[in-house]
Amino acid sequence: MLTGEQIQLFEQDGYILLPEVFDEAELDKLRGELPEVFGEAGPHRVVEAESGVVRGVHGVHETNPVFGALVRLPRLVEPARRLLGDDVYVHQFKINAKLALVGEVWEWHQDYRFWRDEDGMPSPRALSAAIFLDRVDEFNGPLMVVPGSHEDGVHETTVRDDAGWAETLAAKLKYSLNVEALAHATSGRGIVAPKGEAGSVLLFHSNLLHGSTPNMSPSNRTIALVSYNSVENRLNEVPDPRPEFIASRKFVPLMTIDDEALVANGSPVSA
Ligand SMILES: O=C(O)CCC(=O)C(=O)O
Repeated sequence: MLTGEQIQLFEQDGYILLPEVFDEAELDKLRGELPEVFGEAGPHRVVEAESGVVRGVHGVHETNPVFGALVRLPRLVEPARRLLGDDVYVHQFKINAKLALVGEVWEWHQDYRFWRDEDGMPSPRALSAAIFLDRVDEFNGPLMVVPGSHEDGVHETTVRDDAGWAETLAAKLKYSLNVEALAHATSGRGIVAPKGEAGSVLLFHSNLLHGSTPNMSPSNRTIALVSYNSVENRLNEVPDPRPEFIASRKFVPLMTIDDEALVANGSPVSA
């Protein structure tokens, strides 16, 4: 469970970094699944524009039992419930590869802009847990955030009108901040890049401004991102909904599993 101080920090800054949430055995288990989930071609898999290597995969918590277990662990679900004040379900799950030397930029954006305008999410009562599957340092493209920007509401952005749903996931995002909006948002606040060892978890609000630079290092920076939404904040109907593997419409409270389940008995999913 989060402490009162951690909750207060999240409310004030819009994010909180928790070290040592996953141990080496659990990280080995999670990383051991990556070749298989990155290797499976399909619309849920996005590749980098320049190199054609895997940029990310979406929705694999529905097909891979280890990642299915990950999203149900109490150590992720309980903080999400506490911070959102409600039962939660998984709105979105992805693994961003950000591979050494070829992992590309994520432009500045707010997740809620996509979830509101593409998916019909009524309010920003949602958050993401970024699980560091590798060490994140200043060279391998850490997530950068603007502390306090979750309080701003939704920022005006550049909109790429010709963009389909794939451009909600690619290096050229459909909605991204221009220089004036970024200057305004960062004024007096600056930019922070929370870094940490593999096994750390960054919790961040759906309206927090964030982005990341390319990976200029010889080390991968792979993270899994679980986005939890309050079950009371279920998506409205939209004319052209994104696929289920990007925006889930299963608004059912998530059942947690045993916190030891990732490495117990080789069979992680019991719920
Ligand atoms: O992986 C990253 O560096 C950024 C990911 C991100 O911003 C997102 O998936 O919304």
